[in-house]
Amino acid sequence: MNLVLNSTAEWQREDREHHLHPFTDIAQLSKKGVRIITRADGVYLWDSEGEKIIDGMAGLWCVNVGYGRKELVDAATKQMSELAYYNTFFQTTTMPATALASLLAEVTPEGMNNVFYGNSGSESNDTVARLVWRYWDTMGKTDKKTIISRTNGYHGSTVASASMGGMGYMHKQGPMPIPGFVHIEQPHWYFNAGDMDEDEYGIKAAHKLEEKILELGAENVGAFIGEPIQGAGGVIVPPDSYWPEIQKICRKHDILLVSDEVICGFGRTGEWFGCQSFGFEPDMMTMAKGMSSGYIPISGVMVHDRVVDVLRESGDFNHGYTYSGHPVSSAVAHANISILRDEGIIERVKTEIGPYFQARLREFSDHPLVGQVRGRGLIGALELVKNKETRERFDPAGRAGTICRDHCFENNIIIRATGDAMLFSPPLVITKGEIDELMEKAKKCLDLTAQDVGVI
Ligand code: PXG
Repeated sequence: MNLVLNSTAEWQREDREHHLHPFTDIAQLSKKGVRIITRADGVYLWDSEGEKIIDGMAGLWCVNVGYGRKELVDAATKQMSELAYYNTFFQTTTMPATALASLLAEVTPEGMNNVFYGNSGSESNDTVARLVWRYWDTMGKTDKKTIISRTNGYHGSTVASASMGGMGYMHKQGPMPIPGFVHIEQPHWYFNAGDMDEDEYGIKAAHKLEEKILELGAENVGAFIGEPIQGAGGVIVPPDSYWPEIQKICRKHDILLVSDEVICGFGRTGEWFGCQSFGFEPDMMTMAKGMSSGYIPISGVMVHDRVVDVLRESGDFNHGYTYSGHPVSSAVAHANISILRDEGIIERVKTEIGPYFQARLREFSDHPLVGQVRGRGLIGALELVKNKETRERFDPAGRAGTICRDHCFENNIIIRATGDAMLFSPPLVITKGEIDELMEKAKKCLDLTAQDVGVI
């Protein structure tokens, strides 16, 4: 394969013949032909046909500082020239790996001072499971192995992280979840609460955790993990009462609390981490995506001192990856986090651009297709329903979402459909003008969808 192919059709042919895509119906894609992205700047992408596309998803929820930041390129180039690789096994480190660990300790919540590195959110959630098991073994509570999470939660695609996640359509394709991973109801007020108000439902949803702990026996449960806002599951924003109650239950039953910050982390919700937006203090946090703004693969588990103190007593931890703390990835992540901090990007999400985005998104409340608008900071969703009054959903589920996504594709806007929810997660550097453009294009696609599904 060379790089001198010069037509989109040729690239599509090579791709069809040699590339198996993730989360894709390969047969369907083969018929249609893949879209080829060639370059990007700020919040815009260009494809091989020269089309300019506004990226309302920051890649895959990750390009927090936007595309084309030269500082990150320079950090990679410099580090690759000086030391392209060395590992962090065998009582060794590299300067970028240690410098990043120290910077992470600064920007993460009080009491979180140590990181265990990986290369993806999936890997780091496997690390979470390994750390939970190691922690309780060291404490002499060897039965505390079960990890509880929520239906429709997304924690990754390796066997353990997909088992930790609550995606039924993934579980179906394997003997999953593997033993030791169980799920409780997700806190989805709009569809699950009946007549209850948000706070009342938040407490009820949190108590699903206590019921599950009592059913399994607290002596058998090691941890609870959840995304502050469920991302891939449809941007499910829990009621404010939910997370503090979850924390109370975890502390009461002596269960570790893990926040999966892969999407919410590094500013998405207007604080550095989603747990800070929702008022809870986890024992561990999974981080990836925005950690390097997607410029290079890197992830980590941030571990609270109260867990580290135990791990220090536990001898060898037989776990790690060739690229844990990779120097080039670490250097890029360090430069990225420095940009987020030094340019006040997260503060701007909290006080200025996040509120503007949420206000513009809420204008869709009047749209005939939109049953609920939800979001926080620069993450949001429009839930499309067949009947706004009764909250009746489309049948089959996902029909309107798929149609809307196809219109977005045609109209050079990227937002993502989960079922019938249209999801937004733009780069944190997006301007008000760009938000206006995003909303105008989204409205056009929603109007076209409403016509197609006969809801006008
Ligand atoms: N946790 C969360 C909360 C995630 O959103 C992962 C873990 C796994 O990260 P890696 O780096 O292993 O992919 C994720 C990833 C989608 C979509 O369609 C979302 C993710 C990945 C792929 C697709 O919305 N999130």
